[in-house]
Amino acid sequence: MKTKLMRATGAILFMLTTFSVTAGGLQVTDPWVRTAPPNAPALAAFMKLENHTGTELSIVDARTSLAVDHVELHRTTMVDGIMKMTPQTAIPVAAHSATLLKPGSWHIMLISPQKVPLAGESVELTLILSDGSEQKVVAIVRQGKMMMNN
Ligand SMILES: [Cu+2]
Repeated sequence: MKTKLMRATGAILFMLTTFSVTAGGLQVTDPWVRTAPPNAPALAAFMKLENHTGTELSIVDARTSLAVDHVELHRTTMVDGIMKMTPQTAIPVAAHSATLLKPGSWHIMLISPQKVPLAGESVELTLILSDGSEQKVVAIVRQGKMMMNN
């Protein structure tokens, strides 16, 4: 009887813990890295970020398990009819809102990879958030369009 009760309590505690972890940070869905030629000077990572908190959160930096020179936060925008990507100091996700990292928009750029990963391989990314917390995600390497301007 006592064991049963403890087990039930444990399950409830586990559920509460899991919930608060999600509520405290960003919910990351479908992280992926776009396939690139073996000599590619950079790789782009994409994902959906959801902020279920009442405060704006942003990604202020990122790290990767992949051997790269460094990581940059980028945004592609249309400047005078030309798609141009520029480094950003942060990728913001407004309170109770979502930001989509996708080709032709926000993305995380992995600069000068020593070895370009193949489709199906996974790349570990650590997102560093504006509240000081860090979130690890595993991105799958897959094919994708260069831009989404259709
Ligand atoms: Cu870029």
